[in-house]
Amino acid sequence: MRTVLLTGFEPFDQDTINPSWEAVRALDGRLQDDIRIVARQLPCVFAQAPARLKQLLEEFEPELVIAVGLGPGRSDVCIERVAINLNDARIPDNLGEQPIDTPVVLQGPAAYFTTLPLKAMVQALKAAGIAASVSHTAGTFVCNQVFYCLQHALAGSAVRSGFIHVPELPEQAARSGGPSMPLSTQIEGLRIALITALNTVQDVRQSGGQVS
Ligand code: PCA
Repeated sequence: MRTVLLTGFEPFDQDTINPSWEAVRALDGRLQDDIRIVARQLPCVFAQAPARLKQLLEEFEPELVIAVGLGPGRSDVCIERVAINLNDARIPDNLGEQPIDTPVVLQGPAAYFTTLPLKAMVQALKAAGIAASVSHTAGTFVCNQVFYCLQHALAGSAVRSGFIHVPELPEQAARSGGPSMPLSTQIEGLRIALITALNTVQDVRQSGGQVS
């Protein structure tokens, strides 16, 4: 049995819902005959999320891991390219901690790239009519911390892994005034993203960069 691990986050910043968790938990269960999707929730807590992630990697021994988080202000499905070795929290986490300019991993490299075929994923999402792009920053909060820890833990292994930020839900955007994407679109987007990651050996070569 092949396993794909998907993680989503609990609500944070005093919100009551986090679309990353709602979307991944809708995908929990069997995908195809020999592939199962395991969806689990991570705490939005600097002191707890890395250990929980490590525990899940050991428990399920997945061949593909996609961690998902909410990116308020994002307007499309963002496939993250790079995780940086820096915590710099603008708001407190769910235990009230707010690290400023600390490393994620002491003595760790400055950054890790995703090992997901991100261009192929963006292409597949767009072909399905779902807005998507490559993002070059996962921020400096708990999502980036989890992304960095994930890449650090799996560096040099054959397991592919990366991070996706999703937009707010329409009901959240009604309060924040920011962009949104319906939950059903987010679920379908993540499903397409993970199938593409499973089926793509070599990423497509297509410009996705920015001029500035
Ligand atoms: N988004 C936050 C942390 C949890 C989440 O869903 C972030 O982007 O860091």
